[in-house]
Amino acid sequence: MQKSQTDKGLKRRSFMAGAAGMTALMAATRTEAGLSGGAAAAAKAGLTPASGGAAFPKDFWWGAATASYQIEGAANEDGRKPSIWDTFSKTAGKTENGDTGDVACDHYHRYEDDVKLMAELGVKHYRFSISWSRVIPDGRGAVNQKGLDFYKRLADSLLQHGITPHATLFHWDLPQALQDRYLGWQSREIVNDFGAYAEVIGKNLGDRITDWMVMNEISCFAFGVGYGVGYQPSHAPGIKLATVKERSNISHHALLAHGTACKALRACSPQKCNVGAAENYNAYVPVFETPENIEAARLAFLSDAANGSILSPMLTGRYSDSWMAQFGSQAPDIRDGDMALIAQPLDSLGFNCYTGTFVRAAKNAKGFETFPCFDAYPKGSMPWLNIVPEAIYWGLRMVTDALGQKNLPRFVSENGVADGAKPDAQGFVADIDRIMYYRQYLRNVQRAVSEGYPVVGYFPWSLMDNFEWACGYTNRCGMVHVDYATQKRIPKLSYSWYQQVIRNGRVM
Ligand code: BGP
Repeated sequence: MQKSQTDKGLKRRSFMAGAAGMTALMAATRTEAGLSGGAAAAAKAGLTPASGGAAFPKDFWWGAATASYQIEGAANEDGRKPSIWDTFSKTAGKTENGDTGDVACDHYHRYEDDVKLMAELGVKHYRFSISWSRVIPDGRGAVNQKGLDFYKRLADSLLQHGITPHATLFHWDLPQALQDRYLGWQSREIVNDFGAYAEVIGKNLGDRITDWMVMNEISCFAFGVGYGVGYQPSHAPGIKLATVKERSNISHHALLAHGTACKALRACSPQKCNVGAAENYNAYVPVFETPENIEAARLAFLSDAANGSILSPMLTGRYSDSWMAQFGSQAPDIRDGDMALIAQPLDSLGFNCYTGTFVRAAKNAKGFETFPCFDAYPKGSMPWLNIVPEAIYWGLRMVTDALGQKNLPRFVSENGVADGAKPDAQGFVADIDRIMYYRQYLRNVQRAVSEGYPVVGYFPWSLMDNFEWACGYTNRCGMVHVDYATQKRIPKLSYSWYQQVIRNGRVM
C-alpha cells in the first residue's frame, strides 16, 4: 500500500516536470532563431546540465575495446591458420550452440565501416588485438605478409580518422601449432617464440602503432578458465592439470613472455613506444570508507592470489609473500634472472574491471574479512557479474596504495556488461541497463581522476557485439548491435549515451 502510493506520487511529479519543460522548450524553439533549436531552447528553459561535476581532462583517452578472434572472422583466409580457439570452439559441447569465430563480425572485411562507426562515436583511441596465427600461422617461423598487411590497413584507417591504435599482442588465440608442438603455455619454450612474434610486430607495425598491451588477462587464460586443477575449464585450451604447480608454471611462462615481448617491442620499434599490459586484477571495496576498512581493502588486494602472482611480479619483480607462502611447493620454478625479466618497466597499466569484492577490517590473522555477493545481489546479464561500481575506483587507486606505483599511468582497458534488453523490430536495443552500469563505473573512474591518481583513459568492452568465448553469440556486450545473419550494425542507446559523454567530457 505504502509503496504503490509512493510510486504514484513519483510518476505524477515526473509528469509535471516533463510537461513544464516541454512547454518552455517549444516556446524557446520558436523564438531563438540562429541557434540549434533544441540546445537553445534547453538553455533558455534552464535545462542545460550543470557544467561542474564529473569532468574529465581534455586529453583523456576515450576509447573502445575488441579482440581479434572475437570479431575478425576470415578464419581460413589469406594464410591464417587455426588458433586454439578455432579448435576448441569446433569441439562438440564447448561453446553455446556450437558457435565459432569463423565469421564473427566479419571485421576482417568490414573494418573500414567499423572504423567509421568509431569515428562517429567520437572515440579517439581504439584497443584491438593482433592474431598471432594470422601473422605467424605456425606460431614460429614463416611470417605471413598478408596477415601483417591487414593490421597495417586497420591502423592506417584508424589514423586517418584521428584514432590512436592500441594493440594487444595476445588476447588468448594461441596458434594451434604451438599447442601441438609443446603444449603451448605449459612449456617454457613458448617464451622465445612469443619474443620472436613481438619482434616481428614491432619491426613491421611499429611505424604506425606506438601503444601496446602485451597480454590480456594472464590470470584468466593461465589460471581460471583455460586450465583447471581438478575441474574441466571452460575456455581453450581446456586442459585439466594434475597439479597446482603446473598451473603456476603456466602463468610464470606467460609472465616471462610478457617481459621478453616488452623488451622486443622497445628494441624493434622504429620509434619510441608505450608498452603496457591489460590485467583483470581483483579489486576490493571497503564496505564503508573508514580508515580501518580502507586498510583492509589494501591488505585484501595484496593477499589476493591473482594480484600476488601476476600484478605483483609484473610491477615489483616479486611474487607476493602471501602467495608464495600459500602456494609453497606448488609455486613456479623460478630461474636466475626470471624476476628481473618479468618486471620490465611499464609505460602504463590497463585494468579490465567488471566486478569487485566488499571487505572490512577484522580482528583475525589476515586483518580483514570479505563479503561474498549472494544470489540476489544486483547483477548484470552475466551470472558472475555482480555490479560493484566502486571496484573500478579502488582498483585504479590500489596501484598506488598497495603496489607503490604512484606515478604509473593507468587506464581502464575493459569494463562492460551483456545486454538484458532485446532488439525491437528494427534491431534497435534500448540498453538502459548498460548505460546505468557504465555511468556508475565511470563516475568512479572520474573520482580517481579528481583525486589525482594518474588515470588516463577508458576503453569500454565492447565496441560491438561479438563472439564471447564459451558463451558464443548469446552474450552481447557491444554498444553496437550486430545482426549476425546480415552483419548489419545498429548502434544501441548506449552508443548515443557514450557519444554525449565523449562530446561533453563528463559523465552524463
Ligand atoms: C574479458 C575478456 C574479453 C571479454 C569480456 C566479457 O575477460 O578479456 O575478451 O570476453 O571478458 O566477458 P564474457 O566473455 O564473460 O562475456
